[in-house]
Amino acid sequence: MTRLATLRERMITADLGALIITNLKNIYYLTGFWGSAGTVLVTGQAQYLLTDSRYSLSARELGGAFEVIETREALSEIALLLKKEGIQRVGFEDSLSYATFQVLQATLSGLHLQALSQFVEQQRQLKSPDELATIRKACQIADQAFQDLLKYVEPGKTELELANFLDFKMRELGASGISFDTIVASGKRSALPHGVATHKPIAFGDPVTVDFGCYYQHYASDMTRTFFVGQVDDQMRDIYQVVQAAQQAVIEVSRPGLTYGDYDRAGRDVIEASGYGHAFTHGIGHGLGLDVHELPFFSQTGQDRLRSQMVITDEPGIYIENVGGVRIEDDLLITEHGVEVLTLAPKKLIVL
Ligand SMILES: [Mn+2]
Repeated sequence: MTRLATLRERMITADLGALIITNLKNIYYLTGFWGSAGTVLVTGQAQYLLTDSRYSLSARELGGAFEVIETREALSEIALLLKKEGIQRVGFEDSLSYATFQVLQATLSGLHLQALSQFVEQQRQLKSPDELATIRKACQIADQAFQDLLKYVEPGKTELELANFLDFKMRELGASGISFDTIVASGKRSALPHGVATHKPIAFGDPVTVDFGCYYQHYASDMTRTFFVGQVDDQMRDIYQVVQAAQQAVIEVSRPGLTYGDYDRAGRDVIEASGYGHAFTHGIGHGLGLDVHELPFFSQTGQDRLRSQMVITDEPGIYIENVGGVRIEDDLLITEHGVEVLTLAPKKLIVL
């Protein structure tokens, strides 16, 4: 079934006569249109992509199922279309801006407006073969950039130089950009789970955590590795082994049907058993696709279940203030019977 047909079935279940989509990634997902301005209207019978003169030509060239309407007043056009079809119950995305919401309320007054949370995003959780091929490539680019980084790192180079190297490498390898600000946290700063790169030079004996990823044809990768420069002390070696075991334990249990809570517990149990439970301060992971963080999101008590075709991260970490930290993150594809690891950069303890 096409994405549009699936959406329509879900609209019927939700008792919606029409759906207004304003999130640009959701619009891309449904129409293939990539631009900075656009609104989609889906009714029971028809589907429209409304955009301004900068984009209407490229929108038409897509030649898809959506009728392209060139306008700077998308919501006024939508009001007319809804009136023509006699539609009363209209869903809209609660992620739109307050300013747009005010225009929506004023323009569509008299209709039953229903705010929807993550409606299209729910559907985006299960990836198609085409989407998976694209995500695989985004992961390969990150893998290769990491391999090249290992040859580039030496004491005296700054965290920012390492971050710039990764960002440049990924673009050189075909990425359109980075999927979030590259994290390079070295020495004691590695205890910061999200330490953005600074001018701090890498020192002999530093742990270095790099958390980075790219967009390739609009799909994201997200990977973390920690390595050591020159030497590693016993405590950090111990922490590394615990995190690696926890990260592997999550891979071992991953399969369709596993609850989100059990997915998180698989890694957390290993870290708690080692006495570092207090130092694992975030969730085990998140979904990945057009957004670098998207559904599903995991918690220790989540009762929803993993499904085949989901792409999710597995990223346990241990962070000790004034000492350092370790995180290892892979992107995983849930398959029909188990799991496939998409990021293949080495995870054994590396001392450069
Ligand atoms: Mn992540």
